[in-house]
Amino acid sequence: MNPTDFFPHLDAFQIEIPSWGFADTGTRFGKFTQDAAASTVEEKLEDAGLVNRLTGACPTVAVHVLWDFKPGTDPQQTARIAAQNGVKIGSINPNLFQDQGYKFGSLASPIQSARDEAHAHVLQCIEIGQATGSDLLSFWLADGTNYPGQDDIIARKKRLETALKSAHDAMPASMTMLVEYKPFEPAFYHTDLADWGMAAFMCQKAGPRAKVLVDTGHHLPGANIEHIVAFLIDENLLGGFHFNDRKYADDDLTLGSIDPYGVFRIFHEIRNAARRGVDVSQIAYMIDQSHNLKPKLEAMLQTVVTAQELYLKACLVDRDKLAEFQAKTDIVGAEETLRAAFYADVKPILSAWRESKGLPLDPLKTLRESDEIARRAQVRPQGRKERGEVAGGGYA
Ligand SMILES: [Mn+2]
Repeated sequence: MNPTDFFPHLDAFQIEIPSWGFADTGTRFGKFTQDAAASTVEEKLEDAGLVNRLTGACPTVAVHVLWDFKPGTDPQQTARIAAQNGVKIGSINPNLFQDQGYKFGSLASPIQSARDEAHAHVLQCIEIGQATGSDLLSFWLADGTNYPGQDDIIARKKRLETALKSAHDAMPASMTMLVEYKPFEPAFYHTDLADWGMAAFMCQKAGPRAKVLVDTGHHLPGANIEHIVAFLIDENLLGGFHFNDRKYADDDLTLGSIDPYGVFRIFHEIRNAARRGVDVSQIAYMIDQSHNLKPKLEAMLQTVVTAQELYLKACLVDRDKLAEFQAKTDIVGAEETLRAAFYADVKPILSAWRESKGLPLDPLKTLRESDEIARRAQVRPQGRKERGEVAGGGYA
């Protein structure tokens, strides 16, 4: 085994980082602020640029339209700031949950004016995507109901079908729509897109450029996520991932902090599909985490490095051997083939790859030994003060 054999895998495995992962976030009970956290889109892109420089694996940044493109800002200017930091604008995430108009939902709302507002926002997001050179429009809907009988579930389904179809039709040919699902929260009785099957049906009705987005934290306990992933790949409906980890619900914990073997098993299914000749190059790997308590930049580096290590382990699976064991129904032999790859030390391969790219051999160590975080903590509070931003507050 030559480390360089794995370099093409690492070159192709690019991970999009979310602008919101550098900002102060919290729970609905409160927000604990950090001096070094990013507040403006300029600061978020500066942080994203640093993560990309340290890892060489994160050339794009997911943006949230309401948070990152304040009314009146020029999207092309934001794209230029990204370029100055060595990154590009990645997936465009419409905000269809924060406005008062969305109290009863957005695209599925029973209120016509809410649906109109949501549709206009989606069109604006498509324009921002075009202006910034992004080709991903990424939907997560908070739509649902809180009580039995609150609204007609079928009527909501039909409204959503119509809305996603018209969004799909409004996209340029180069753009792909990603549709995320989640079983509950903020709706606690029914969620309009509660699982991967509902998202897949919606994508099929919307059009060929609509694909399902699997957020690893958006499943009920015990769900077999790699099975979902394998199924979606085989139906050509897997658009990408939001990486994070969970212990109880949508916890937004660091990828692999709770169940690294689960992440490995997801990557194993992707590499298995690739071996079958499926083109997996268009799968979008994105991070969606909320680093409430950890320093943001350090948490982001932990995530990127963990994703690389686990992906590399999946690339190490001896697939000829696995197929032989499977053909012989040798269950233990097959499982041990996976375990051998999972427990292999991939750090030497990653170090060799980083060295070949002129990257720091240990990105997290390099960051922690630098003054990057201390410098941000020095400068940024003053900026927040000058802009009159008030720290603290509740959810979001
Ligand atoms: Mn997500």
